[in-house]
Amino acid sequence: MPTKKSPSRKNPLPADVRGHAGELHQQAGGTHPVMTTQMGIPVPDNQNSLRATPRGPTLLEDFILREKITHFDHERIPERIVHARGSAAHGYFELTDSLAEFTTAKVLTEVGKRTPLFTRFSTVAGGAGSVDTPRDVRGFAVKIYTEEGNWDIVGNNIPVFFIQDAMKFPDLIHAVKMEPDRGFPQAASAHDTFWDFVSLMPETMHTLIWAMSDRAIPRSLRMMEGFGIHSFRLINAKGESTFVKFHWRPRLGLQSTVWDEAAKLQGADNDFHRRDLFEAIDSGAFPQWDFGVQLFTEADAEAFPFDHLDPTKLIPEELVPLRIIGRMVLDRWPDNLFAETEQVAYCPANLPPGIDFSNDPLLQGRLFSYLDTQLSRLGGNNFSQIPINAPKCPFHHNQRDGHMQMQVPKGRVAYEPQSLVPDAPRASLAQGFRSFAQASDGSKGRVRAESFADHYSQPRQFWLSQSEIEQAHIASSYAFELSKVETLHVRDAVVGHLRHIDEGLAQRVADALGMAELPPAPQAAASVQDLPPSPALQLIGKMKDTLEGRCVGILVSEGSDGAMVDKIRKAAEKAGATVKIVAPKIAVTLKDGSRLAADGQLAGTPSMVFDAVASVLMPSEGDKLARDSAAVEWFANAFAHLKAIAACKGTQVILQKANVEPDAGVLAIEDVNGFIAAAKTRQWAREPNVRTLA
Ligand code: HDE
Repeated sequence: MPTKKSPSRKNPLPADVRGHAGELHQQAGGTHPVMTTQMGIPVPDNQNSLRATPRGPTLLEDFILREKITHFDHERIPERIVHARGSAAHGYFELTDSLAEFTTAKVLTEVGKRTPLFTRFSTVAGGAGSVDTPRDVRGFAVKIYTEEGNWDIVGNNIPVFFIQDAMKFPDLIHAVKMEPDRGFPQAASAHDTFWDFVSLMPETMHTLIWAMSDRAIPRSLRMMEGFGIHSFRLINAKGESTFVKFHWRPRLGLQSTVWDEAAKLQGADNDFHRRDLFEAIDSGAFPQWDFGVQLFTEADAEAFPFDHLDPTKLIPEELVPLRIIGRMVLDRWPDNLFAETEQVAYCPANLPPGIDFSNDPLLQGRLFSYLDTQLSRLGGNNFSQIPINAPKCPFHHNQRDGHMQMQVPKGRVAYEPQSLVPDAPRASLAQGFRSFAQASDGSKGRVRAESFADHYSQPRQFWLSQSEIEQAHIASSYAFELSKVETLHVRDAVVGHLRHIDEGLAQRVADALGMAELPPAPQAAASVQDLPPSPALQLIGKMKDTLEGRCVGILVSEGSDGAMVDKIRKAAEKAGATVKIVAPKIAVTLKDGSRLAADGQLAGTPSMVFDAVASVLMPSEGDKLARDSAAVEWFANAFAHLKAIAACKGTQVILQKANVEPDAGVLAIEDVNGFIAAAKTRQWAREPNVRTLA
């Protein structure tokens, strides 16, 4: 056996990094503060643990090592049981139209005032490390730090919810999360337990049809609507109450992916939505939403053909128009994802005076759940002291002690009433939170109101309000999801429910699943009404023909014409898009001999991450790339995902291999204006040529 020499001789690190005391601070140039332990003790060496001899055992005495490892071991906190995967940003709320007639809440009455906020978007079903683009409802939670306390609007991007009563929430979530015996699928509703549950719960049918629509596969977090879902109350100075629903409307318009694109994005970029939000804010293109309210009285509500306290129902805008009263701007990415995005604790119970709850039984359950979750997730009763959760207005109370108390309260008095100190906090009837004095009658019991019994009229209204394209996508999503369900009676049960929504929808799904005949429809608890179609429920109707906030990819290679690339880049940027260069190598030499650095290498930057694509290639490079599957798929996918394509002559050979057929969205590279116009929208007319829809 050769005798081993001291291992430090073999260490490739320079001497100062190897940790000989005193030399560490020079390693990256400049001056650095001395690294210390949590207790402030200077660290002599951050590379080597304390050993009994150079090749001997590590000593328990090494408090520096133990502290470092112990802290690391506890770096994770329990992830949220739902909405674990989230991305957030700071910004502000600005009121443009006062609601003083309806509420005393200053945030809704002081026009022009900017109130800081923190907004977190999330998927529901997947874990914290899951991908950004599954088919799922998105969380849309806004914490507004008002001068009268924090106001949390903890909503979703879909205006209704699956269930009517808080009692069913754990069942819903257990059904949609990965199945407990096998541990899959992650972040997906396409499996037996979810569809088994919903097939036995007709109240889920409304949210389900929204979840099967393209609303559940958004293109960007910046292109989603947000909804408070439940009815809340506004209370004015006279103590009068008006019901209100809260809405967020993206200024960039709504946009979604197509399902094949969403599925492929999961491979292309796990962080597609997070990166998109980060890059937009980083570049100064701050996302904005209009804030709207639907206001209605108790008497209005009596006349609705549904119960507004039922969270599976929405109020069509045609019935109660939306009044835009403010805007939200997101203009700052968090400094630290854990400290802010992970530790933020939203709670629907956080309301300033002048806003109040309704009796929606789902909301009532939520008022309990969030605080309870946060006590265990954040480790104790002082989580409101974490900077992202702390109010930005003064606060005074007699709550004391507990895990991780960060404050040092002074004085003898931590109770009330008291007579020892003059300036201790006291409740104020005049300024305090007010609960609407609603009279109630009836008897106590575990009951579901009769007025909650109609489960099919609104999903039917939703279906009939959709464009043909949207209907085809919805029918196809049902077929896709149910095709993953192995238990045949579950498929039958779902299609049976669809018959109450629309026989045509049920038939399309049944055909796509290869069913020989339509299964029977279950008994409906209330007769299905024909409500008037509501065009405001469309997604396509709310898309904007714009390139603003979108991204155009340009494929180049050795010898490409730089002038042409510049022409497209300028036109796209003028239309509000960002432009990214993609090339087989990360830098190429252009026709004029100049070097162009690519933003992405072709193999790692598929066309799914762009809204439209262009290609400027020398014929010889086109011939070469026609043998590269990444290049062929770049165009095949752009075509299949209904994107505009501008291509030069050198690219034609790749287009042929990719089966890209000429249509209104496939343009010659010289037609820059035509390309920009086509890039502003999806090529819906192409869809029947590229996929079979139900
Ligand atoms: Fe939540 N929900 N939820 N939820 N929810 C949570 O709270 C819960 C519901 C929503 O970005 C949890 O702090 C119950 C409806 C969002 O941090 C938990 C019920 C809506 C977020 C919880 C509901 C939502 C949550 C998990 C039925 C749309 C993420 C971690 C009574 C209006 C907020 C946490 C963020 C998070 C419970 C129903 C939206 C477990 C019991 C309806 C956007 O407390």
